[in-house]
Parts: sequence; C-alpha cells; structure tokens
Amino acid sequence: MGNKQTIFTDEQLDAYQDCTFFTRKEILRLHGRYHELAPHLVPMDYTEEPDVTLPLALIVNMPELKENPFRTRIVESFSEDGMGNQSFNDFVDMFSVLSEMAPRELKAIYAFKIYDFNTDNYLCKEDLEKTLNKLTREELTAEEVNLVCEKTIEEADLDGDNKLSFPDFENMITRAPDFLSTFHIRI
Ligand SMILES: [Ca+2]
Ligand SMILES: [Ca+2]
Repeated sequence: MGNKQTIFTDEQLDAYQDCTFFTRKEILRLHGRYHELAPHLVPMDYTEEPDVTLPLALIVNMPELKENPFRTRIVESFSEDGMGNQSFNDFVDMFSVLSEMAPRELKAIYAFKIYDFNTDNYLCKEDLEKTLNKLTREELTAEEVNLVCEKTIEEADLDGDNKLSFPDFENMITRAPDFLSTFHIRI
C-alpha cells in the first residue's frame, strides 16, 4: 500500500458498506467531500472516529443541495442533534437515502417526514400547500395551489379523514411521482 494515508479501517469501510447504498470507493469520496467543506475541522484520518460535526450552513451550500428547495429540512432531518449539524455518519446517511440506489419506499419515509411541516405525522392541506409551493418554486397562484392540494387529498385520502397518513401518501406518490423527484441526488 506504500505510504498512502489511512482514512478508515477495513472494519469501518465494511460497516459503511453494510449500512448504506455506497461502495467503499464512494465512502472514501464522500469523506473527501466532507473534508473539503472544512479542511481545518475535518481530519483525513477517521480511524479513531473523531467527534466532528459540520454546521448546516456549510452543508446546504454544497452544489448538490444548493438548488434543492427542501435542503434545510433535509439536512436537519439527517442531523442527530436535529439542528442541522452533521457528523460524517449523518452526512453519509443523508446521501445514501438520496442516492439513486435507495429504494423508493425508503425515500418515501423521509419525504413524508420532510413534507410534514407541523410534525403531527399527517400531511394536511397546509403541509401540502407549503410542499407544492416549494416544489414549484412559487410559480403557481394561491388558487392553483389550493386546487391541486384539494384534488391531491381527495384522490389519495383512502380513509376519508381529509388528511394524508403515510399509507395515503404512498398511494399519492404512485400517482404523482414528482413528489419524490427532489429526493434523488447524485453525489
Ligand atoms: Ca402535518
Ligand atoms: Ca387520510
């Protein structure tokens, strides 16, 4: 191996491979990306699992996330402290769920969480309006948004309580896959 620097042990790389949709090579590349966000904070050597987190502001400005209307909520929901500070593990988990390899059902679980703005485990009309406004970058009129959300609930609400539970939401995204498009990011 010459004098190539060790970043992770074999055991660490095996563990990442088991828990994510990434190969060893991709994990190393992700470490490189994480490192380059704050070279003075993030060591190259991760074999001792340094206790480092990077703030939300650095992560949401990555080119992969910068244009994503849900970037802040995505980074927050993959931060162990809930404030948006991410350890390398949080960072890897986030991009793993966003990767094209992640199954649709897994993306759906996180999409539901992210769209549930008032965190009551349902998507009500207000949640959907906020979501749609972000997805369409505020290009629809209030009336159009209102109409689309009403129709979406009407069609997807299987139990008729006028809000979408997770099973209702799964029903909805089979008809409107655009609601998951913002959760595919290639890094
Ligand atoms: Ca809600
Ligand atoms: Ca319902």
